[in-house]
Parts: sequence; structure tokens; C-alpha cells
Amino acid sequence: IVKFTLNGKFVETTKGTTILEACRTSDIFIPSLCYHPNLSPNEECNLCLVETDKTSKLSRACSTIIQEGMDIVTKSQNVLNSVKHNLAMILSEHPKECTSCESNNRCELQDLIYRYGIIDKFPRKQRSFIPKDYSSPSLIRDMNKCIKCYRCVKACSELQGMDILTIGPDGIPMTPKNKELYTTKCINCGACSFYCPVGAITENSQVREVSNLLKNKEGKTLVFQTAPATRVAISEEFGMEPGDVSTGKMVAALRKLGADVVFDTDFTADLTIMEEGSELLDRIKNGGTLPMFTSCCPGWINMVEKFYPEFIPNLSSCRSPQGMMSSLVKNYWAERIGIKPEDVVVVSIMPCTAKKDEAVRDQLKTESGLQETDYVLTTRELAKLIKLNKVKFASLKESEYNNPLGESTGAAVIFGNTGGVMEAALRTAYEIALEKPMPTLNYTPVRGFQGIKEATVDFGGIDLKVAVVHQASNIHNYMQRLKEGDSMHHFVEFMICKGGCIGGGGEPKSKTGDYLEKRMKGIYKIDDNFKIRKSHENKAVKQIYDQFFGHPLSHKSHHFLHTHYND
Ligand code: HC1
Ligand code: SF4
Repeated sequence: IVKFTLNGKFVETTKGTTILEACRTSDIFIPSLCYHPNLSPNEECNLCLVETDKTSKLSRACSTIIQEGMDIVTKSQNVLNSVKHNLAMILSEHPKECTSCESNNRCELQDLIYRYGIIDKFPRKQRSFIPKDYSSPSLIRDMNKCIKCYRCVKACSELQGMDILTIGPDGIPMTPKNKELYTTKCINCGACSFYCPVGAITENSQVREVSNLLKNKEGKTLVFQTAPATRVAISEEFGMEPGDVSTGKMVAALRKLGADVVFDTDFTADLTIMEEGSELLDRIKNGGTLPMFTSCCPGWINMVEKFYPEFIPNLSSCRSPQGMMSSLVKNYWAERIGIKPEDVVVVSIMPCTAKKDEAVRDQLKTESGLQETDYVLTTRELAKLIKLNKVKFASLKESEYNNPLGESTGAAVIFGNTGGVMEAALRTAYEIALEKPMPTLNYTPVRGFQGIKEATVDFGGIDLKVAVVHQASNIHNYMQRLKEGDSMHHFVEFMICKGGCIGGGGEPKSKTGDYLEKRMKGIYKIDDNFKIRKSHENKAVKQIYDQFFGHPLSHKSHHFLHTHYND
């Protein structure tokens, strides 16, 4: 414990706390652009200035550790003048394109400029123009807007272990050899866009396209699907808490915006379990490639293809639930209700930027060459669309999904959390293999935030060894172990973002320390409240097997629900 004075008040905190952390816990506002609680301090923006011990020399709150007896002042004229000066300097280098910027109204620089009443008084400091990078379907980079905070660089290296972005000679983050992002080994996880405080790296937004379609459908039927992790995060964009369950409000908002049909990606998460669980049992029984890897996370698929191609045979051949849903809508549902697949537009709402990249894969087109998922909006983009249309989200009356592709179980929604696909698969595979339910449905060894979770399940005679790995840096470590022949599991779940999809690069940019924990709890709460919590008990799933696919891994399911990868 250290005791100190903060703006004249006696306070205590634990040893090693920085001034910035102490101020945030005491609800004292300190401006900053380069600091983020999930990243190590950057000490670049020079905005988190405070006075210590009555000296006129200012210290950076983000990197100054509180000492016993320290006297800290955050609000002197000296501090204010310096913050204003430094903000004005940053603004002088920043393009004034706020009205058309993707980050308008959610830009941390813009917020500070208003908060401190900064006038654009310095002459514009001309930087040489950097061509914008539109190469990736997932992300757009306009480094002219970069404020050199380096949060993207740290997110890419510290959190994801990817090292795609480094600081260039001009101080601007660059890709290897300045190549277009899509031609590098970038996996499109979007962590860089999540941490960018301005509009320099953003999702490759399709809000305009979807907005135009909603206004003028040109005879098309607009079908939406919503991913598991969106429903516990979108609330944050409307002043509610992380983890608040907004499934019904999100469906209602989509209807209000003009959606014709809203299906649930959770339905195809249940279908994934049927296919993937059967695939696992088949591989174990018939000597197939093990360990089998889950295949629903598109950032992970990119990583295998780009870094570990020798492990492509380990990937489950199942399409992701997004891919399965779009395939079902265009190849099965459209025909059943008498519309041509080309007259259906599928828009999916995802927590993930890499899903945009998944959507354009050649493998995921209909036989006649139609893209099955037409547009992907991240949770952030959907929130933007809702705000643009002035829909009052918080007071919406809840609405239900359309059926049959809207019916789901508790096993499906937990896909949104790290460990969820594994837990859902075990609930079903165990029961199919042993003809009795698992002793406990809440399989806690695969829950929580530990980077690599390992467990052994007694599968009646064989010990089924499973692992769950999330966050790209942990995945690199796991794959290294695997390459060295160290770890041997039967089945491994991989999710590229910390926490799984709830931590996706397209989720709202919440900054409270515990937003991931709260979203995770929200997901488990939905599962706990479901009457049906096992995928194989989903009635609509059973029906689709009876009426169309026959059984898991049938010829038809291989055709419509499975895929192959690029080597
Ligand atoms: Fe996910 Fe999935 S859980 S990948 O994390 O398997 O994005 O939410 O939609 O497709 O269902 C994401 C989430 C999502 C798929 C499912
Ligand atoms: Fe790095 Fe992910 Fe951004 Fe690519 S998308 S540059 S891998 S953080």
C-alpha cells in the first residue's frame, strides 16, 4: 500500500500503481490517446500530464508509478495549457475529414478536441500523402489519419503475436515492405482497428451498401443473421452495460430497419455441432487426422493457411456457422419459399472483421457463382446503422427470430465464448457416443480466460484429450508445441481473439477493465436460461436432417455445409 495526495485528498493504493490507473479508479478524468488498459504504456501522445510534488515539470500519468507521500495535481492551469497545446499540435497534422470519416462520433481525438475546446489555430503541418489501403475486405487503412499512438502496433504484436505492423522510418505504422495489407500475412483479426483511437484503421464498412439496400430493395428479399457474441455487446453502444442481453432488441432493430427475415447464426452453430461432432467421432474411429481443429473462426483459418499449411488436414471440413447459414438460405430456404437465390441478399451481423474476408472466399459461392454471404456488418457497424436511422434501441420491444432457421439452444450461444464450441461439442458427442448425457452440462475446465486450457474427458474407455486456445499469440505458442511433437490432443478449439468472439475486432470499443468478463457472463446466462441446451435436441435441426440432409456427414451435408481450404 502507498499513501499519497490526489488533488488535495489523501488516497491510498497498491504499490506499483501508475498515476493514470489511480485516477481512473477515482473517477478523475485524465486525457490520453496512446494509453489503453490492455496494452503496455506507449508514452507518445503527451496528453496525460500531471504535476507532482509541486514542481512545474509535468509527468506522464501513464508511466509514473505512485510513490509514498506523492502530491499529485491533475487540474492546474499549467497542466491545462500543456494539454491544450499538445492537442492542437496533434490536430494540426490531422486531416479534417470528420464528416465522412468512418470513426466520426466514435473518435477519441474528436472527443478530446470538443472537450478541451481546441481551435484549429496552428498552420496545417503537411505530411506527405500516404496512399490509402483498400486491399482487405476486412479493413481499411488510411494512415494519413494516424496520430502515432502505436496502439495498433502493440495490439498486433503484444496481444496477437502477429508483428504485421511495425513503426516505419517516418514514425507511421507500416506493413512489411509497405505492402498492401491483404498481401501480407495479416489474418484480418481486426485487433488493430479495435485499438485505433481515430479513423486510421477501420473495418471495411458496408454500412452504406446495406443502408441503400434497406431503402431500395429492388425486389430483393433481405435476410439477416446474427452471431452469438453480438447479443451481449451491442447494448454497450446504447448506454447499457457489457453483457446485457439484447437479443430481442437487436432482432427488433433489424426489423425496424427493414429486414424481411431475421435468422439466428446460432441455428447453424447447432448444425455445426452435429456435423463437427460426427466428424470427430468418425476420425477417432477410422484413424482420420488428429488432433482435429475447429474451423469456425476465420482469423484462425487464415492463420493455418498462411503460417501452418502443413496442418490444413487437421482442420474440420465444416464451414463456419456463418457459412452454413448463408448456404442454407440460398440453397435450401429460398427454394422452399419459392424465391430465386439471386433475389435473396444475406447480411450477417458479426463481432468479427475476418468474417468479411471469409464471406468472399471462392469456396463459399453457390454452384452458379453467387456469393452466399453478401454483406457482413460488424456489431459496431450495426450500431451505427441503428443510430443513423434514429431507432431508439434501448426502448425497443423485443422481437423473435424467424423460423425454422432461427431456433437454437444454449449450446449454440456459448460459441461466442472461448471454450464454447468445445463445450457444446462435448455435450453432443459424449451423448451420441455413450448414449447417456454428460455428467454435467457446464463443463468448467474449458471455461475462463486462461490462454491454453487442456482437459481429459472420460469417453467410456478412451480418454478424450481436448484443448482450447484463444488469442493469436497463444495459438502461435500452441502450434509451436505441436510442431515439436509435444502436445497431443484429439480435438482443439481455436479462436483468434481474446475471450473468443466476445472479444472480436468488430465489437464495440468498450474500455472498462472488465467488459470481456461481463460479456462472457452474459453468454453463460443465456445458456443457463435455455430449456434446451444440447445441439442434438434442437427440433429444427432434427427436422432439417429429416427433410433434407438425411444424416450428419451425408453427401448433401458435405456439399452444402462443408468446405476446403487454400494451400
Ligand atoms: Fe463467432 Fe461463430 S461463434 S465464429 O466466434 O462459430 O464471429 O459470435 O458467429 O460463424 O455461431 C464470430 C461469434 C460466430 C460463426 C457462430
Ligand atoms: Fe495485425 Fe490483426 Fe491488424 Fe492484421 S488485422 S494487422 S494481424 S492486428
